[in-house]
Amino acid sequence: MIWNETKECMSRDEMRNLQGSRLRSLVDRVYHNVPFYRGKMQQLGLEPGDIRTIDDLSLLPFTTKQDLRDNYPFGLFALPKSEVVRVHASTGTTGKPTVVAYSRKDIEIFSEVVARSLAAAGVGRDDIVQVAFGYGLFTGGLGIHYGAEKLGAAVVPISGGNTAKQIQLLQDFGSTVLACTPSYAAHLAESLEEAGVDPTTLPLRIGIFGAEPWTEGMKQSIEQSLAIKAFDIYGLSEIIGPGVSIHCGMGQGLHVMEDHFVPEIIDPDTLAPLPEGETGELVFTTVTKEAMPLLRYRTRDLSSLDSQACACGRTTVRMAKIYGRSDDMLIIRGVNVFPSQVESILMSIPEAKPHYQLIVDRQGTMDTLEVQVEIDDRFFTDEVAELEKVKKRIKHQIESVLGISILLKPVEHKTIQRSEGKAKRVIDNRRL
Ligand code: DLL
Repeated sequence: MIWNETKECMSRDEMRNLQGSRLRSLVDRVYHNVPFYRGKMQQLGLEPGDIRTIDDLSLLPFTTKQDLRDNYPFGLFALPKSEVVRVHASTGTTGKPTVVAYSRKDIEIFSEVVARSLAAAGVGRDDIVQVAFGYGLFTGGLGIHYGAEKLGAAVVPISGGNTAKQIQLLQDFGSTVLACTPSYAAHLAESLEEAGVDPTTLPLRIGIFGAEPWTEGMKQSIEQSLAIKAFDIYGLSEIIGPGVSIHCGMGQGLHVMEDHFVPEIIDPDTLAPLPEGETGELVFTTVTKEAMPLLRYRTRDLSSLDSQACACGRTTVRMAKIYGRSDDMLIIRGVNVFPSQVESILMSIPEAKPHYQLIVDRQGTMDTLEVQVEIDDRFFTDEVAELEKVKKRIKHQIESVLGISILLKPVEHKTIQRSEGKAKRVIDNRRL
């Protein structure tokens, strides 16, 4: 179902006009209300009147995560604090968290884009949505919660973790939709199996998964093990949270809610905008947000854009499934390696489970990459020769794709730590 046909199905020209007028109003607001942006625009010799159409977007300055940190906690607010009704923050691995703020209208927009996303995945009023994203400073739980309520579905706000309870509610409440990270979905699937619950006997039918990179292979593995159809939902707290884009189940790519978040793809080195279809860094401008709008926010996520009409009827631009983050890219002995490349290969190997980790180290001047992957336990008992064969096959496949030699370590069931939120796929001991 298309939740908001007026906005999701308008012609490309109408969309560009709408984005243009919203951009003009945004630039005016941030120029006058956010000293940081006024300073940046003045440095570039720009005044609000210089921005006339959406084509002028590329004249504007970029915003980075560091800018958010430098203005911690409330320095980028474009409204007085009395107009702010909620803050979220991303915990981050280093330094201070990045803080984001919402006005009442921003929360309305947040609910709207999540409602659109859920509708695109086929969720409706009769559904029971078990929200197993974390509630709290993270935007996942509350974001999906408000959107599902707006849609009119029944929300089960269980939050992340507590796997036994998740299973109990899936059974007792008959939840039809599960929202969580793909890695937690994989963990839940295995826990169901351990508990002797056959997923085909559950009413569960749709998975809304995101907040971390996952490959098409991982999607198929989860769909099979939970007997559901899985949808990729993308977003980031700086832009709003989940609901920036959603896969519609057709063709390729995720529809961007571009009447609110205008996407661009840039070359991360030269910062030049790239033509449609080319892969680069995703950048978003939040043209309607009030409390903490951002100009040209550099996400570090790698993707490409496609504005061709989609079979689902939506005309909004689609972004390719996130390939990885530019800061996730490992450089091992000079070779660029994305964790998603390894995941794609592992997921094509029937003996490999969807639980793996990459461990990067340095011995002397030599970088090493160890891939740990869980393999069915039977290989560790009576089929030792078989295990060697499987190990060789996986190692060979990964090496031929990456072009570097690796250490492959098959490990037993439950060796890799399970995640309740975003999985930690890489341990890079070189940086410690
Ligand atoms: O992860 C918001 C979210 C919650 C999205 C629930 C989807 C579902 P942050 O914690 O700020 O916000 O992390 C944002 O997570 O820049 C991407 O690198 C990654 N990410 C989010 N969704 C996807 C996805 C939330 N579907 C960062 N595929 C982003 C790949 C994703 N990566």
